[in-house]
Amino acid sequence: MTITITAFEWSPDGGSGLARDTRVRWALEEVGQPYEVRLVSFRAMKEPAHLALHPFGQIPTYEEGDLALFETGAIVFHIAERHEGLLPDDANGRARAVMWMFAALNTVEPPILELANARLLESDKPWSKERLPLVEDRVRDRLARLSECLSDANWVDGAFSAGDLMMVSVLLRLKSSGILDEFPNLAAYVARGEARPAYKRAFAAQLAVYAGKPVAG
Ligand SMILES: N[C@@H](CCC(=O)N[C@@H](CS)C(=O)NCC(=O)O)C(=O)O
Repeated sequence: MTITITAFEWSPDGGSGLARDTRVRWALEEVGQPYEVRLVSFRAMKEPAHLALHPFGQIPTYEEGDLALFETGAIVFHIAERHEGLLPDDANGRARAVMWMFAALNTVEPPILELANARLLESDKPWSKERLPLVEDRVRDRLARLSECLSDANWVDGAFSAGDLMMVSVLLRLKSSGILDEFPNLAAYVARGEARPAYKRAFAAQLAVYAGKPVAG
C-alpha cells in the first residue's frame, strides 16, 4: 500500500531539516518503506481538504490505504509498530522506547519550542531581553537531566530506537543555539543520529524540495 506524507511546499527553514516531515521521512527510511510526498502551501494547509486530514492545519500527515494520521508521535509510533527496526523485540524494551518518544515530545520539546518562539517571534518585545535567559535555563534544565541519563551511552536505552529518533529530532532544533554544545555527550548523540544513513537520506529528500527556493528572513 502506498504511503503518502505531506510536507511544506516552501519551508521557512529553507531545508535545514527542522520541519517535522523530516522525522517521519527518517522513520520510513529506517524501516525501509518507500513513500510519496504531497507538498502543501501554507494556504492549502488551512483549507477544508487538508483540515479533513489534519484538524490543526499543519504538516506532516500520513496516509496509507484507509488510514490517515496526524501528529508525528502517532505517525512514528505507527511506523515503528508495523515494521521491524525501530522498536526492540522484548515487551519491556518496547514500552521504554515508547516512553522515550513521549519524553522527547512531552518533556524535552516544549521548552525547546518555547526558546525558538522567544528568539524568532518575540525578540522585538520590550520584555524579550529579560525573558530569554529564563527560557534558555528551562532548556538547560532538561538537557542537564537528559545528559546525565544518557551518560556515555550511544542511545537512551540500548540499541537505537524510535525513542532516539524522536529525541534526536527534537534536539536538532537547538543546534544553532549553542546550548547543545554545553552538553558534549548530547551534541555527540545528535551527531550520531545525523550520521545514520537513514537520517541522511531523509534529510537529503526534504532538502531537495527546497533547493533553489528562497529562505525566510
Ligand atoms: N505536534 C505536531 C506539530 C506539527 C507542527 O507544528 N507542524 C508545523 C511544521 S513543523 C506546521 O505545520 N506549522 C504550520 C502551522 O502551524 O501553521 C506534530 O508533532 O506533528
